[in-house]
Amino acid sequence: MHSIVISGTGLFTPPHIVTNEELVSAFNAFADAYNNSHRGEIERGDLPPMQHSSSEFIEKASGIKRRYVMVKDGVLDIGRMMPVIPRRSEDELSYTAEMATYAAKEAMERAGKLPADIDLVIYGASTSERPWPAVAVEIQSALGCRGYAFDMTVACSTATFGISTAMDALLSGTASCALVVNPEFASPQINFRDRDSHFIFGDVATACILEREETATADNRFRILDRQLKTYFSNNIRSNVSFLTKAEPGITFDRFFEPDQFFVQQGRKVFKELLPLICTLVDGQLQQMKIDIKEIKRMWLHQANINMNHFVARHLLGRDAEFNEAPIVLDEYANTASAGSIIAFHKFNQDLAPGDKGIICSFGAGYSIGSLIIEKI
Ligand code: CO8
Repeated sequence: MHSIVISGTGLFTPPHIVTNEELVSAFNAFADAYNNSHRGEIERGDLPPMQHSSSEFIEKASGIKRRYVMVKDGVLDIGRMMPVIPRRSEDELSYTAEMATYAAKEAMERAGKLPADIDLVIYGASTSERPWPAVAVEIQSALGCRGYAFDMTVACSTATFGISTAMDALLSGTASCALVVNPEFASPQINFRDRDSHFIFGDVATACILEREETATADNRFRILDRQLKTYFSNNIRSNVSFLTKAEPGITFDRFFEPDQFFVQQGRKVFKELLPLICTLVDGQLQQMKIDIKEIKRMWLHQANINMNHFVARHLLGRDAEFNEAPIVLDEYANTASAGSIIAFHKFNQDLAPGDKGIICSFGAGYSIGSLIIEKI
């Protein structure tokens, strides 16, 4: 059986920062304007007033301090509460293809690979910019890669599921070198008018190169020892964005801005239901692999919520984790869906020594969990 390695990673960080303070100030101004314009209904008790958001709550409840966005214009405008993103012509590279190619170039450079070495491109993100042609094929063409390319999504677990799918192709011989890109263009999918979720996401793109161990030449490379994937159906994290919306009876323009057309979650329920599933899966994986947790030098966990990560790390280690044992990038990047664990891996793996083991673990909508045990070569 061949061993598959991650031989390079890349990260594209968008140009604009939005702090919690900026976001909260815009949200609160929007809430005040809404309450003023609905004063009569609110006073009669026909409508609940919108409550203020707070930076303190956001940081304490989630660990998020700021986020990067591709486009800041419009996000803080209380008349819009949505980034202003011009439609690109079909001759231009699409947004997510552009984000992905930046990350891919860094990953290829680190892996010592040229585009022509790559014969599989997987675009994995929580949502695709369009249904077809697959954005992966556009990226394959823009970079000059060979072989074949396709899009896939498993929400926050798309990177680990994508890596596992690439492994299957490398093991079966349908590909010899794979590029898995995770461009998460989350900001246009955020309901900036919703107090519960306006702060959660940021934009980013990550990339990983995977290949068989015998072809890998990069100094910094990681053998994948095991991968485990699991899904359980839940509506607690959901978006109803669909081609069917246009066909709904009595459809109006406003329908496209109703809450279910954005990211919606029952955060508390997700917390309670997902954490035991993650802990059980990783416990079982370590047991099956006969790996003691003391051998795990680092956990690159999904970056949705700092308290969730502390919980998982504490469960596995039997004590609180040091920053270095389970690094957090949420404070800077916010929740970046499938890219979060790969950002953490990209930024915090260079100091590991040959033989050191770690876990890349993603979890989120679906529910879905993807866990990779890796070893520095
Ligand atoms: N400011 C001030 N107060 C607030 C705010 C706010 N912004 N929001 C809520 N509150 C209040 C609530 O009203 C509540 O008040 P009260 O106690 O009076 O009822 C109080 O604060 C506590 O509210 P919660 O119970 O909701 O607070 P939590 O401690 O649960 O924190 C979180 C909320 C941060 C959302 C938390 O529940 C969480 O992070 N849960 C984990 C969720 C998770 O992991 N989700 C994964 C999602 S990512 C994913 O799957 C990818 C999907 C694809 C994404 C595509 C891109 C968009």
